[in-house]
Amino acid sequence: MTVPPLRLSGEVEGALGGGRPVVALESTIISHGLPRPRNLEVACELEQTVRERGACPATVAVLDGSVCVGLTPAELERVAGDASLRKLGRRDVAPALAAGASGATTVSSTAWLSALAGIRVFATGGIGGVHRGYVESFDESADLVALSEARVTVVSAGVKSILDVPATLERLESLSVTVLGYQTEYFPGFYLHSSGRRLDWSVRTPAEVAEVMRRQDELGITSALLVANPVPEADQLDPELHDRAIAEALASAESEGVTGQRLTPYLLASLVRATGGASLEANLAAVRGNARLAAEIAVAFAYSVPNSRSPKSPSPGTM
Ligand code: PSU
Ligand code: MN
Repeated sequence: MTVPPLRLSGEVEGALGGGRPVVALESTIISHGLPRPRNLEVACELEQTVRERGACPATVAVLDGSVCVGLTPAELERVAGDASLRKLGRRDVAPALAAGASGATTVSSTAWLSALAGIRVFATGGIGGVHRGYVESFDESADLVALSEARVTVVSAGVKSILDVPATLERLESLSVTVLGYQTEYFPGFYLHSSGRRLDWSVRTPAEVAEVMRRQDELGITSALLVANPVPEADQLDPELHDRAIAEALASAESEGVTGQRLTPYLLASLVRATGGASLEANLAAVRGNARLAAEIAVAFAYSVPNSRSPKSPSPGTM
């Protein structure tokens, strides 16, 4: 069931062929989003978390001109250790394949490649979105448009709070990407439990997410379903430190003229320094929670029988 030009690992191929739950994991968070050598530990831990919850992990990367869906331990080590690895958005995958190149995949490319492989659920930390200062820079992550064009359920702790969160929510609406708050009626704030922005739909269980996926399938909807899963309040970054550190990171990116693909990794790394590592812990707590929930959703979708329950519309003022 290998779909060219994908190279599925034996484990992933077996799981997909047998209708068993699979969770895709992106590799840019490993190669560009987290400091070495902790990144390798995290990459292994995320795969382990998915397995413990009864799903098969499929970390995605492009290696030597092949799209790899499911990596060997040595390949995972390469992704985590090779500082020269490129960051590949959806538009970069074809030239990378043509050149026989290697790179880590972002949310935009991983969503596309997972859907191509037939994987229905994908976990990340926080998707990209509209950058602050968008009006001058026009910097909007390719993740948003990509989500509108890939049928995959993406579990994310909102969008990275280095971004313009309200503008990103507006764009998700324009792009018709359905957003479900997971056990919350507020859009999460990545490092923070809540961004303070209300959502239109909220679900309580993995089975309820699976039910929305089935309904979308019935309707022929081929865009992503974004499940917004907040970092637990106990693990969030102190909100004051958060605001201060982001202001510092944005100012230093501007004064150093950092733009394009480098901006997000630069901001994330500056935050780790400015918060004495606290932002890293909050980021990791978010990613772990997302991998866990993604596995639970994949299991619910693969095994549960359809029911007729729909997501509830949150009643105002119930949180
Ligand atoms: N989530 C994290 N850390 C990350 C990312 C997500 O916790 O580093 C990565 C994802 O790969 C996402 C990318 O697609 O950041 C966004 O980059 P950009 O803003 O350049 O589109
Ligand atoms: Mn960008």
